[in-house]
Amino acid sequence: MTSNRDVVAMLGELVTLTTLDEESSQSFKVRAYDNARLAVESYTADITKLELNELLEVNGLGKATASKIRELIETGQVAKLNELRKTYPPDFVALSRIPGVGPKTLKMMRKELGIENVDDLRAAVAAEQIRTLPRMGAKSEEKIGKAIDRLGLSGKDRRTPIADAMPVAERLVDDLHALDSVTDAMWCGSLRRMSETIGDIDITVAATDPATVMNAVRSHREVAEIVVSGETKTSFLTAAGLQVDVRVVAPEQFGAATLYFTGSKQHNIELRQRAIKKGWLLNEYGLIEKPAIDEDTKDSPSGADTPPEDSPANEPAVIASASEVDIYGALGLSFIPAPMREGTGEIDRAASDGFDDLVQRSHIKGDLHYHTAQSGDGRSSVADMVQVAADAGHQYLAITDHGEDLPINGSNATEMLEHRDLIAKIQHDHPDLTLLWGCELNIDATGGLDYDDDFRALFDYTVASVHSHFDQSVAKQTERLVAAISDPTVDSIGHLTGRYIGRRPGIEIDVDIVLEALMHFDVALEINGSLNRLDAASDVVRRAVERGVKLVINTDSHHTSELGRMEYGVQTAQRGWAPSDLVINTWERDRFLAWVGEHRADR
Ligand code: DGT
Ligand code: CA
Ligand code: CA
Ligand code: ZN
Repeated sequence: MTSNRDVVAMLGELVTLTTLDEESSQSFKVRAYDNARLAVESYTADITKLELNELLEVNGLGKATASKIRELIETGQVAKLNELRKTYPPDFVALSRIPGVGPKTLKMMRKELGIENVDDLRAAVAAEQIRTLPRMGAKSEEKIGKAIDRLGLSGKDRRTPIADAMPVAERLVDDLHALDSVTDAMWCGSLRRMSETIGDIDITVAATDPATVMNAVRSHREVAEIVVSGETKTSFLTAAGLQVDVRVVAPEQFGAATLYFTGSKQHNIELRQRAIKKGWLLNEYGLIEKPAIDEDTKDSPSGADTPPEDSPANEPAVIASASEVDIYGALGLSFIPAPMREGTGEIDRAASDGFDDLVQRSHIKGDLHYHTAQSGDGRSSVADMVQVAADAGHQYLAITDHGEDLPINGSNATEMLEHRDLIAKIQHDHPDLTLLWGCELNIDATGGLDYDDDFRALFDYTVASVHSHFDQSVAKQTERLVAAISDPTVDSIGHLTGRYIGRRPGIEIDVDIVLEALMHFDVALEINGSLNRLDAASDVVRRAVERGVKLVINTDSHHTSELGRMEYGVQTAQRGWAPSDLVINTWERDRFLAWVGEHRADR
């Protein structure tokens, strides 16, 4: 049952753990694993069908990596990885996400101070022990303490960044779908609502034979430790320490179950109140008529292993239970997309105007932040990147490789002009897709941008974003962004804060001032669909929507395999209640191109 995605996950974990083991991300082994990971990620056929000698012919795979891939396919495990997992348990690995704590420092802290997890590190910072270590000082100690606070990494309620949780859920749901008795399977909970961090993954399965599902889950490759397992519910921990709850329900109760387990808790409470007002009850089994003998309306038991035992004599009538749409409908509500279910006014809205104007994936007509091999960190050729955009059905595409100010990754003016010629050539092969020669401009510490003003004005389209200087004051960062926004060659602002969720805190800004500037200069605010970023965040998007700031949803793809990020971007936009009409890349080509011309001319 191994798939390409499992192989990618295995190699990714080897990269992380070997980086710790060898105390460098540049060691020969780490780079070999990483190259192999990229190779498998771009491999379009089923890699698990290849024998060892065939694997060795794949570009990027060597002897050591190919044999580990075969080991995974044949045994479901990799001995080397198991060994590394023992030496570096999840709590310890989590420390490597803290900025300023490299693998060398981490192992030194473990050896000298016995630091095994975030709580240990926090205590050592408080006791001023870190500054006593070689190469460390009071300043670096203070920085680490601050990063722990800002990343919210402390204590028992450690949460997993969505980028780490989503692939686990996708792999598991895929495998569950493949089982014969399974009619449907879906991840629910905070993950389906597109929360930035995930407490645990909740998976709901509709099946006619729960026992086979539970067996498959218990023996699944993602399972490192079973927490509890019964007839219809299994909870387990992954090797990274992430908990997964899998619940099986009857197909006719699937909608009620996904609704309940998607939450949020507050959303559920408000829905249930609405049901009660209509004289009904809502629980994870359905929307039902109040039973004749009705003692209370308290919470139904969540996560129970067996359905309630109704005596057939007074079995209550089921009003709706198979689909979420039916249940919302019966409650007099239009369907509420999962990312909006936070109990922040969505039910009132569903009862009145509804969400017909909400942005949907099907509305998207172009991608306006998009890299090719012209960027140092781009991994696919211009021709290939354009081809997959055409295949995705886009009408227009802005190719925004990095400007010259970004070390290693950027291109100077001469290179950019050659790049323009290449794009023009490739344009001939794609009459239905308008290619824009664009640039991702780098916003420097004070808001300055790449090239000179005249050269920047040549680009068909630009996105300007922050890639460095994360530690300035709020006032400086705000000024910096406003300076970039006011530049007449800037069409949009990319990944607003530069954060990596759970790994690197973004710049701190005065959101109101920045939104005001975006509004004033008619510059679009990006929602970056990379799960590591989801930036601007949904709460900022919602404030932008209230003001009428224009939005753009992008993948920021650096490889042909990354276009699926658009869906995550759209869901983040929905979480911020974004209407389609504010999102410039939902517009028809002519309207979009006219806007680019107009808003530049107006400045
Ligand atoms: P998380 O896991 O902390 O990121 O957040 P959730 O929202 O996934 O929360 P979780 O896993 O505890 O529960 C999943 C869903 O189940 C939750 O969103 C709503 C529902 N649920 C859980 N406990 C309760 C409860 O006590 N009352 C109600 N109404 N719903 C609950
Ligand atoms: Ca959860
Ligand atoms: Ca849960
Ligand atoms: Zn980019």
